[in-house]
Amino acid sequence: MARPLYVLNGPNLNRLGTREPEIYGSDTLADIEQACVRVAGARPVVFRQTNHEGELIDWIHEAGDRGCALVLNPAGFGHTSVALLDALRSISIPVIECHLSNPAAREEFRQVSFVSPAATGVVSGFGPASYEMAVEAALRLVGSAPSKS
Ligand code: DHK
Repeated sequence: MARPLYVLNGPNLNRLGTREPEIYGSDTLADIEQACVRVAGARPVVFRQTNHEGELIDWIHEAGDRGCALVLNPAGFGHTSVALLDALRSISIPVIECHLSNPAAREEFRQVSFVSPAATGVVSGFGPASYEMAVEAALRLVGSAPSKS
């Protein structure tokens, strides 16, 4: 059985669809999960969201132990959490940092990422398509083909 691709989501992303749609769009997290599963094709996907930093850290450890790669939208924790950086440094699978918006073009406090120094690459600014691109990038890195459909 292929090791799954982990797609982990941080705080407030459970509110996508109604949360600041002018910034984050109107797709729900369930819509984004469906798109990730479609793009991943035969590669199984573990897709989760939490509002709790410790839970996210536990899942990062789990992804490192069981997954082939990690797509991570750390949301607000990306701008605040040294613990998240330490967790990412404790695993050795590829990590794609993913954002719906482009934090570099937003408020100054969003221009700091504690995740980027431990990420293989970053995809941001393309709305829900950022996730699809991040999944494609992760699959390339682990040598499995994304679905064309
Ligand atoms: C999502 C969040 O919740 C924000 O805290 C980040 C990110 C940006 C996003 O664009 O996906 O600043």
